[in-house]
Order: sequence, then C-alpha cells, then structure tokens
Amino acid sequence: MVERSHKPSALTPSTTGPQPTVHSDGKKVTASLPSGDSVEVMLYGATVISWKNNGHENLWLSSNANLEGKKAIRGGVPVVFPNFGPAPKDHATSSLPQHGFGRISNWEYLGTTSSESGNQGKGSDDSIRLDFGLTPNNLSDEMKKAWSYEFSLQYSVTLSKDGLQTMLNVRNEGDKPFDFQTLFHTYFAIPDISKVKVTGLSGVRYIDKILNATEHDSKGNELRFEGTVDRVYKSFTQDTTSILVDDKPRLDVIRDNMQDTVIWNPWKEGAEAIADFEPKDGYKKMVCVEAGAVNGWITLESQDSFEAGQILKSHL
Ligand code: TA6
Repeated sequence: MVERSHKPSALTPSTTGPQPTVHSDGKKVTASLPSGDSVEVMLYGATVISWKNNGHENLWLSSNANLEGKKAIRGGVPVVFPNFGPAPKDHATSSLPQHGFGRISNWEYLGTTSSESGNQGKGSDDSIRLDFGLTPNNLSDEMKKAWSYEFSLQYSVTLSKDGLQTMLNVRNEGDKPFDFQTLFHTYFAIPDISKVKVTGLSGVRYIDKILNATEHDSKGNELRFEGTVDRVYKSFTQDTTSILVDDKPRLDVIRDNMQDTVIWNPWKEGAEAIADFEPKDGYKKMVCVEAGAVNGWITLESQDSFEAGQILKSHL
C-alpha cells in the first residue's frame, strides 16, 4: 500500500451547484467536471487515455491499443519510469524493458480530491485530482528482480477548467541511492501533421535519435514535420512548448521541474513497423510532445523525494 501525505477526501458536497463526478470500475477511473470536461485513466500504467475539453479529444489513442494490461498502451499519456528508451547496459536499470516498468505495471487508485472555485456560495467545483500509487509491491516478480530498489511513486492527475496537470512524486524508501529518468510520453491528437508546428525550441540543443544520436542546435524557434522526428530537446530555460495548427495555438505543454522535451512522430515507415499503431496513417493525426527528465539521471538519496510534472493547456 502506498503511504500518502494527503489522504483522499471524500467529495465534499458544496452548498449547491453541480459537482464533479468520478467513477472507478477497478480497471479505469473516469472523472468529469460540471462543464463536461473529462479525463480517463487506466490503472495499467496509470495511463491517461482520454482528456476532453469543450467536447474535443486532446489525446491520440491507437485503435489497436491493448487496454487489457498485456502491453504498454499505445497512445494517451504513458508514464516512463525509471529509464527512458532502452536501458543502458552498464547501468542499474540494464535488465528493464524500454521506457521502464511504470507504463506496464498495475497502479493503485488512491482516491480523489476536489477543490472549489472562487465561486463562493455557488458551489461549482472547478478541479478534481485523481491520485495513483506504485511501490515494489505492485511490480511483477520479474520487474522487482530487475530493479530491486525500495521506492514509492505517487502520480496525481488533476483536471481543471484550465487544463490537465500530471505530477509525479518519486520517493526513495530504501537505504541506498538510486538513479532514474522519467517522462510523460504524451500523444496529442491533431487534425493534420502537415499543418502543425511546435514552437518554444529557440536556442535549445537536441539529440537527434534518427541521426545516430548526434547533437544539434535548433535552428529557429519552430519545428515542422516532413518525415520521422525523434529528438530529445534538452536543458530548456523556457518552460513552455506549444503545438500550433495553421499558425494558431492549439496546445501548450508547460514543464514543472523537468528540463527536457522529447518530440516524436514515427511517420509512415515507423507506424508500419509498430504492430499496435493503428490506423497506419494515424501518424498524420498525432504528435508526441513529451515533458521529462531524461538527459542523464536523477540520483535520489535514501529517504529523499523528487517531484515534477507538466500542465497541458488546450486552446480549443
Ligand atoms: O519518446 C520517443 C520514443 O522513445 C521513440 O524513440 C519511439 O520509438 C517511441 O518512444 C515509442 O516507443 P515504444 O517503446 O512505445 O514503441
């Protein structure tokens, strides 16, 4: 059982007015605000698979995504922990799979907290937080053996009128330090990749995974897509990366205590090679903009904790 600093409070009925609703069926937790905005989170991987605002779906989910807990979910917001990409051979994570165990473990649903708007007296709640936890007790024997550290993760997904926030708290519960990386592998739904540009990249160096992991300076502030893109933009000073469609702001990713952003689109060839990526031309309708701490490793000493996250804002 994950110990929590703030235990879930039951939804406190406000004086009057509509309340957020939460439903959990043991596999998935769904929350909605009175405005109709909603979020759906699978316990498998604590993967957010849907985030809607003003009737629009902001996340891309493969039509062939496995939602049965057999495979990392292809789409939404998979949580990468404790290694990003293939684990390096000479590292404590070396026996773990690509992107670690966070996205392929069954998390515990810890509960819900709601907060009221400044709408005194009107009682309209304007945000709802869902908390999920993961400890070694939740790992498969194979994963526990592959990474035998004492840790606890608390993942909080907060839906508000202003957007969706995801925060990860990592705590070292053991007596030896460990290294980790983490990232929110967010698949955004977009209408047409040829009309998309990503901005906020000015002056940021990146590692280009399709050019043998060589380092480059980003030329200008924006990135357009004309083929496979798989880049790690590292050590940002500005905290916001934006997705524009037809030059109009569509989505913002605001990093909190995370220095890196991965940008990925597999394009036609990549999509063909990924069995659960469907439809195959779905690469035209998605782009991954992934806030993370993946350049190097964070070392967490015994009993220390680390917290970081992102805020996603939709302009729709
Ligand atoms: O975050 C980008 C990336 O690491 C790419 O290199 C890419 O292959 C992708 O993630 C998808 O990885 P997955 O293990 O989900 O197939």
